[in-house]
Amino acid sequence: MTPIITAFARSPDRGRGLARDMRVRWALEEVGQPYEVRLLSFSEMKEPAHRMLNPFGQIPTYEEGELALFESGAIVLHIAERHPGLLPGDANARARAITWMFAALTTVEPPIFDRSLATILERDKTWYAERLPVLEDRVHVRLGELSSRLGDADWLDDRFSAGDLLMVTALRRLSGSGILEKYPNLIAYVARGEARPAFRRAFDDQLAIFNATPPAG
Ligand SMILES: N[C@@H](CCC(=O)N[C@@H](CS)C(=O)NCC(=O)O)C(=O)O
Repeated sequence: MTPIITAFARSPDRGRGLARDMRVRWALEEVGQPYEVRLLSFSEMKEPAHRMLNPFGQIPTYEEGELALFESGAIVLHIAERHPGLLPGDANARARAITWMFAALTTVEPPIFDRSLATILERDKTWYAERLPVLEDRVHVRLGELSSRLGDADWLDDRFSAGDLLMVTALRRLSGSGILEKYPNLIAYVARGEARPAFRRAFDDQLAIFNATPPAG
């Protein structure tokens, strides 16, 4: 059964591959599972039909026969559990890879996302100039810790896993900010992820949608 995922009809990131369908596409490409994409406008995402799939009216979602999932991390875990390639066979190594998935989503991504949201939505606020350094300090704390743990390894725990896939997608949100540049091993880590053929295919597919969709209005 070919899974169907949802994505922005016109991604606000202008094709930079930051929307969270990117991590689902990447996971599907890594395991060689073909998929279809249903594109949604912002208003369609808030309609009852889509809220049946995702109560929060967001992308991505994942449908496979009777199964409907939301939350990009849960979708990537589902894909990784059903196909070889994204989680190690050894039970302990698998548990560690899943730990890194949670670390990416709940420890590293939140401060990165908070900073990113502030730069988009809060630029015109009187307190923005004071708040931004606070948010950036929080990002630096996490990046410093992650950088120390990664050291000169290629991946977080021996071989590439779904944990790396989610971590790389979280870190990519900092591209263009200049923040990641202070951590050469994290820059190299993200570049290693982006160089994977599965990443390239996923990236090119989402970019093709952006390039093919005329601007709204
Ligand atoms: N925790 C959710 C977050 C989903 C999310 O924030 N999706 C964004 C795109 S990356 C979205 O749909 N934004 C539009 C909106 O919230 O209205 C996940 O990982 O899937």
